[in-house]
Amino acid sequence: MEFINLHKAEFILSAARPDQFVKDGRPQFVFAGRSNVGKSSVINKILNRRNFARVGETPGKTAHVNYFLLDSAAYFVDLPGYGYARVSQTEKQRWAALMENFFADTSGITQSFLIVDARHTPNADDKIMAEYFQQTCVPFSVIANKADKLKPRELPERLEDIRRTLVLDERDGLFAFSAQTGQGRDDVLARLRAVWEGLQ
Ligand SMILES: Nc1nc2c(ncn2[C@@H]2O[C@H](COP(=O)(O)OP(=O)(O)O)[C@@H](O)[C@H]2O)c(=O)[nH]1
Ligand SMILES: [Mg+2]
Repeated sequence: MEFINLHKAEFILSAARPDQFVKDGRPQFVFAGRSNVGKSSVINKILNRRNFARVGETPGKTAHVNYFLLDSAAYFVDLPGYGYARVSQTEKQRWAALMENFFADTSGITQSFLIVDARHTPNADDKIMAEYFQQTCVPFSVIANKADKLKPRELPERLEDIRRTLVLDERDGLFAFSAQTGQGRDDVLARLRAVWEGLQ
């Protein structure tokens, strides 16, 4: 089975309500991360696109789940960013309700990726998000983005800290990544490919 042609990516929809969630049986690769961690940049880098995954992106505005269809075969699902300081209480509650609903039915999720900042210890919000994913029991990987901002010798310790803080399993992938340089892109692609082939 050929791997998904990532050049054939199209934005499908922005779901603001649970009844808009896509459930059509195609595998879904889900991405989550704190606002500004570089989630859109990571998705763009994986797909080798510019300004692709930036739909509906005003910080503090209504949270959406964005769906990108790849090669008519699978989805990248971009969950709304969290932890943005200036978001109102109402918006925070909306985010929580939307996520609650999203994770109420995880049958469509094939693999999840949590994007964190390689430079920092994951915070309470990251831990909550990791727990959401870990409870689904689907393959889970962490992408430690902005690795270009670290010295190479700092990286092993940072990764170990992230692994420990998020209580990652041996099987969980942890990838140092840079949306700027493309570092780690091949590792994430290998992971996607392995999961994809496991489905065939
Ligand atoms: N140096 C560096 N900057 C990055 C990287 N990824 C994202 N950024 C920058 O971080 C900011 C937020 O990125 P964006 O993709 O919009 O984050 P999002 O809110 O998580 O979708 C932008 O200024 C990006 O250029 C990275 O790997 N390295
Ligand atoms: Mg974004």
